[in-house]
Parts: sequence; C-alpha cells; structure tokens
Amino acid sequence: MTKMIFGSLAFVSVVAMASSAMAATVVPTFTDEGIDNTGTSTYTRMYRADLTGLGLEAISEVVIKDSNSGVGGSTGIYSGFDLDAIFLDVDGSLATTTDRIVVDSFAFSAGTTRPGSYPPPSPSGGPTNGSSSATTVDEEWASLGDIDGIYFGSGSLTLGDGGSLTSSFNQKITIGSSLFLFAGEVSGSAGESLTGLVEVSDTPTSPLSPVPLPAGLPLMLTGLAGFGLLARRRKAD
Ligand SMILES: [Ca+2]
Ligand SMILES: [Ca+2]
Repeated sequence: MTKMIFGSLAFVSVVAMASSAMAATVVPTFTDEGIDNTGTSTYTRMYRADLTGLGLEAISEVVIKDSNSGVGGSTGIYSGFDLDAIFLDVDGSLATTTDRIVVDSFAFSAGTTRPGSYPPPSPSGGPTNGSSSATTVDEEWASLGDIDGIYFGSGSLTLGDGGSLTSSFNQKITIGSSLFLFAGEVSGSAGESLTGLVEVSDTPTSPLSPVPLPAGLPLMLTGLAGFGLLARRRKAD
C-alpha cells in the first residue's frame, strides 16, 4: 500500500516477438488513467501503455520489477509495489471489459520486506501480501485479472523491495491494430507512477517461457498421432 507521495516505481518489461530475429528494447509510454471506478476497488490507480507502433508483433510475457527504491509502500508485507491487476485490453477502454486478455501464469520472486509494522507472513501465507511463498502468487487472494484491491487487504500482490513478477501468456498475443497493457496499483496517490521498460526479444528470458522441444520429440509426437489415427481407422473398420 503505497502511501508516500514518492512511491515505488516499477519497471515493466514486455517480452515479445519482434518482427526481426534481433532482440530489441523499447520503452512504452504509460499514461495515468486515474483511480479506477469500473471495478470494486476504490483505491486503485490504473496505468495504460499503447503496445502498437513499437515494432512488436506479439506479446508473450510482461515483467514488472519493483524499483527497490526502499521508500515506496509501507513496511513488512506491504513493502514495495502493490499490483492490483494486470491485463491486456484490445480497445484501451476500461469501460469495456469483454476485450480484456488476462494472464495465464505467473512467476514470482519476492523482494525484501522492511522491518516495522505488518511483519510477515501475510494472511496469504507468503512474505508479502498476496504471495503464498517467496516464489508463488496466491492467485485467489491477489486476483490479478480483477481491479478489486482492498487497501491493506485482499485483491493485490505486493512485490517487496526489488521483487519481480513475470506474467506469461500460453499463446503469444498478436498486437494487431490495437492493443494496450493495463497495470493497476493499490494507491490513491497521484504521485505514483509506473516507469515502463519494454524488452522485445525472441529469446525466452523467463523460466516459464516455452522451451524448444528436443529435435526428436516433434517426430515422436507425429508418430504417436499417426498411431492414434490408425487406431481410430481400425476401430471404424
Ligand atoms: Ca476494454
Ligand atoms: Ca486484484
């Protein structure tokens, strides 16, 4: 819960397929969309980045890193950036919700927690609010697809100082003519901001990224599929 004017900045990395084979890095511009009034939270400030025009073809994962400023947020389980929601949105409007594309899986690395009030463990069991361990998000508690963060309560994930969250999509999301990234922080302070760093790469960087199949495996799978077809044909005979 970032109560300070100079809160924790976070860096956002979007790892995506570039049109060229070379890895590239671009920085998106986040706009402050104000306190959200479409969800159930009354404290969450939403930030939006336009993902078109950046030379990307598709998005595979988004990485948010707490800036480890040591001054954002509160102490204990509320140290650092408090993420309420993260999702892609086709039309860029929060008012329309059916075009949101939520994340399929998360890889979490908790940052450090400051001494003081609210010592760990959190009600969700991990070192920070919304984590169930130092490497696991309590997805039910944090509900990162929904804007529903409760101040000093459920509905968000606190990263901890220097913590990071990798949000992955099972299938790369094609950007097309319109695609936006939304991220919300549980905070009512206008001093908060989200500094974006978008990394574009065709090389997986996260443990959750798809790992290329061993050379022999696709052949084996094709063979197995062939057996299945044969079996079905025989059955039909
Ligand atoms: Ca929308
Ligand atoms: Ca939430």
